[in-house]
Amino acid sequence: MKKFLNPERIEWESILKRPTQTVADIEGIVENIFDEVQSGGDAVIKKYTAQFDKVELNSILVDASEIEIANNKVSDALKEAINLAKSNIEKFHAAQKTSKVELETMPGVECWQEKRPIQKVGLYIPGGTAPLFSTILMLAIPAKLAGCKEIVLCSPPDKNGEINPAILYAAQLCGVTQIFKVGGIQAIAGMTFGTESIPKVYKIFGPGNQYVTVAKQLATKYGVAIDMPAGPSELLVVADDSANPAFVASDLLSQAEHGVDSQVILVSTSEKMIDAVEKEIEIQLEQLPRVEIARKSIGNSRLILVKDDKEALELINEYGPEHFIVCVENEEYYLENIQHAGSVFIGNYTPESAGDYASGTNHTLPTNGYAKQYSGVNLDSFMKSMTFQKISEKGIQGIGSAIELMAEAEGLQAHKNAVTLRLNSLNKD
Ligand code: HSO
Ligand code: ZN
Repeated sequence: MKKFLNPERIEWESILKRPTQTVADIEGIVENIFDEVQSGGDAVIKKYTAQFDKVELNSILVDASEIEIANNKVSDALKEAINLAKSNIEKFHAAQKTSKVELETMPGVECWQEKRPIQKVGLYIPGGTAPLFSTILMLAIPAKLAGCKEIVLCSPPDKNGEINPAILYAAQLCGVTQIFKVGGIQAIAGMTFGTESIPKVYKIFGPGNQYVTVAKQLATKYGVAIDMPAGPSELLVVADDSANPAFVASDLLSQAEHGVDSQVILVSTSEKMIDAVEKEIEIQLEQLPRVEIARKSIGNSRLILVKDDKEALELINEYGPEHFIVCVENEEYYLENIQHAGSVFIGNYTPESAGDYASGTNHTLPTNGYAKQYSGVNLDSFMKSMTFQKISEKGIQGIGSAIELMAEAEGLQAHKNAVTLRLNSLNKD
């Protein structure tokens, strides 16, 4: 891990740089597959599934018997754990429901705002080395609570043409309406255009590799919304001598094991703590089954000594971490002044894993500094707001001349007329 002791402010930008992603060179590949899927539908999806996932499929739709088989493969203990997580995630997201905003802006002018579910949403769940079935809970539970009618899930099949049983179990438990064995670019293209089997959706959610990330960006050009620009996982911990170095190291490694491009950062006002965490990382790292991945991402990671809490906070706000763990005595200062973080974890007994799986908060969060302008996924991500208004005769008499004057000043006579005709009709009586 790279260590920086009291770096100068002008060095912060380079110290806090995320591992670079090469996006430009894959755009062409993504565009080609999109074009092919748009014209060729399922046949093209199957062709790419054979090419990338090494399996020839007759049908890409997961059927009821496959779900039943998966159901039997998941242990009762895991089912119980998933149920506990589901219950907490449901409670926290249900509490995010807001009531209708309703008011009379002036006498006789009633305005209100209501939310409606996005009717069709698509969830993408990567396959690969870690089948992230927990992400299904984070996406399908709020989608269901919001009232989305179609909740489509795509995930790549393995070489035997199967999807991990825990993914299938979680999907049916959380109300996913259709599951497709499709991964990568072709999955995003399928949900963007619709195929014979896959419905076209209005918004696509979920993580993925660089190809999936670029594909989701391309989907937006075809009018499909996406949750947020995705990027590798990140964690920043601020810790002082009140923290437990073994706990801190375990948190840093928990994000480091996600992928070789994950980035973890420790910020501290105590050099003693930095050294202790560094030692602990060495010890714990070697015991991990994913040691190779974690070691590479630890290579991208930083230990930063700063002079005081104020400087620490400025650096953290400049970085805008996806996950922010606060293990300091003076925690109030950080909680009041943090401006940019996807999700904040407080105290020695709040590991980031809690939010990844089961405490109730969502784990689909802005990375890459996007915490400065994006929220993590929440109930509203699956809804949109609509406004309504109703103006009475008295109302149009009160508001009418202002509209007429403004319309005239913009040179829009028909707009003015829409008011004038009404006002005249009322003046006649
Ligand atoms: N930490 C990941 C989510 C996750 N972790 C899923 C474990 N499973 C989001 O940044
Ligand atoms: Zn995680």
